[in-house]
Amino acid sequence: MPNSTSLPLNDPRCALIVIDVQNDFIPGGNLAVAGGDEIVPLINRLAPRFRNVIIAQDWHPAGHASFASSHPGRQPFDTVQLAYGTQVLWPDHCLQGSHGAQLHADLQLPHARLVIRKGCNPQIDSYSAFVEADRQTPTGLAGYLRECGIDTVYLVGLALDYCVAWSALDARAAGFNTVLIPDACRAIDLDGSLKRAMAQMETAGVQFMEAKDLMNL
Ligand code: VGL
Ligand code: ZN
Repeated sequence: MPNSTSLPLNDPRCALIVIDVQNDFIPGGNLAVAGGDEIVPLINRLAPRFRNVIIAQDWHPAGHASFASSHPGRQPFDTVQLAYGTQVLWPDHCLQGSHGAQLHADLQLPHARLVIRKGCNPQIDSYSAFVEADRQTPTGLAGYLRECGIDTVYLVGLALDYCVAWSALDARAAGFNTVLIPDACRAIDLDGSLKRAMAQMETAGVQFMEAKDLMNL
């Protein structure tokens, strides 16, 4: 468990995972998260404290099953039943290779050692950086972290109630100590999703630590 003795964070067993800080999730983007740009300076100050930095990137093919445009008559933020269960439909976003899929230009993560792309399967969404939305298909991230000897992950990014929360829950399920840094996240908050996600994470043993507390140590 992280505590004052396991910090500073350049501990080789700790990783910072920066989730989906991509143009489409920033105000002006196709699936803008309010205040999404505000977390970039904080992430830039946090990241140099970590030996291990990993970037997750939402990376969808055209016609992806999570796009409302792939379901005639449906609108963004409707839900549909897919083979694996209920899926929220989103505006087209993070198309592979598009400007919207690029990381925010001000993000400074030169020492990031892995970029893990997710949501690449046309039929299956993946909020989580660990396991796709069918809840069965691994992305390989847990295996990568284990092979690197990493046992503790710190999560920041967008959106707190979707990709960050699902990643945090899966990190716990895979046995990692998991710390979410709420002031370095912003939420979509669709139909109470933020409150629900926070409660689920607390139950799962996700810890919450403000960036300012981490950086004062
Ligand atoms: C996300 C909705 C769809 C996220 C990604 O990054 O939270 N949300 N795709
Ligand atoms: Zn997506």
